Amino acid sequence: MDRVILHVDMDAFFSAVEVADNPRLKGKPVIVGGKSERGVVSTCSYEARKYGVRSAMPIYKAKVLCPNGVFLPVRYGRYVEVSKEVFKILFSITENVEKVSIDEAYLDVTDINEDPKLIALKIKSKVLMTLGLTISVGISYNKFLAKLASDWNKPNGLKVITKEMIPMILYPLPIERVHGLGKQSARKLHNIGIRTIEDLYGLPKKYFSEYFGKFGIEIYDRIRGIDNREVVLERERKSVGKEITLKEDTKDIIELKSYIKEFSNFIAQYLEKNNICGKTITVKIKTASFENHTKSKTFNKFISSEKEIYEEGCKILDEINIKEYIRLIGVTISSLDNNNLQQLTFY
Ligand code: TTP
Ligand code: MG
Repeated sequence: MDRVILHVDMDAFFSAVEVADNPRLKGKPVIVGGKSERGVVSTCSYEARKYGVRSAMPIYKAKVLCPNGVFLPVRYGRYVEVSKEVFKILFSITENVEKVSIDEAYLDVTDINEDPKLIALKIKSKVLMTLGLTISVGISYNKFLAKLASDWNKPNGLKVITKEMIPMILYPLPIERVHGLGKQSARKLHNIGIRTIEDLYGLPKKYFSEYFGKFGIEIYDRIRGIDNREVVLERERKSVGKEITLKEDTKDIIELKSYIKEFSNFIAQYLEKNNICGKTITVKIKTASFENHTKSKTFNKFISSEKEIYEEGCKILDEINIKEYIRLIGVTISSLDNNNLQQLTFY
């Protein structure tokens, strides 16, 4: 029997929480992001998206595009709180919930003897009634298609993709929409005239494994509607981190450190809210030629403040000694411990 998988994703999550907490912002272009001029946009309301504002865009650019925008700082702790409420609603439907991120999850509802559309509507109305937020839901028989479906008519979307719909849905889809296919690969494919999934069908399987890395074969299957990945239940968190693929590759150390600053702020807020601290800081970079470099430092004391994470992250970056252009940078803290536990040991 086919599985029934739901993919749920909150709409404009951080900014939607800001609007729910302050209804006077309703209908306004709300932009949530780093406080300084060097910060980046975390997300923005759909009203702000009309001006071309997007996640990961520098704040100064968002201000140019949308001078009347309401610019707000990131209140990560508050979003974690709301996220927990959303997940309570999801767990009230089934235990088979896989948390993908703060605002996104897969649910396997195969065993629930109810029309999946009704399940989706139940989730949507509970989230709206209790939290004042909208959520988009995609329904299909595997994860790839369920995720594609939740993104189909965002915001407040609900879309079912059945097997019969595969030719209609998948064939004309631009290759950029294939989760797992990077921008670089898409660019290369454009150069040889491949723009849609239907065009991709012409490429032999071998090509996928050779040119699209370790996920090549999975991509080959996914575009044919095959994806056997299970919904994996949440495991204990082992690290907290954030990374970004830059809009343009750079060598500018000051720019790279501004991302470390951004990430340190995000990580410190998360750690504080969840009463966690960590001992290992890792900086990850990917060069323009797709080489990964990670460098970690483990300290003999726990750290959790933005200042410490930022300073140690910058030192590690200096030690990596970049010569090439960089396309991705990330910072993670691991070897986590609970502050309460630490205190207990102390006593
Ligand atoms: P997304 O689900 O990608 O974005 P969204 O919920 O804001 O908008 P939508 O799903 O309607 O398209 O990300 C969830 C949250 O993660 C988002 O509200 C803010 C945060 N985020 C960042 O901080 N930086 C980013 O670059 C992205 C993409 C998201
Ligand atoms: Mg979202």
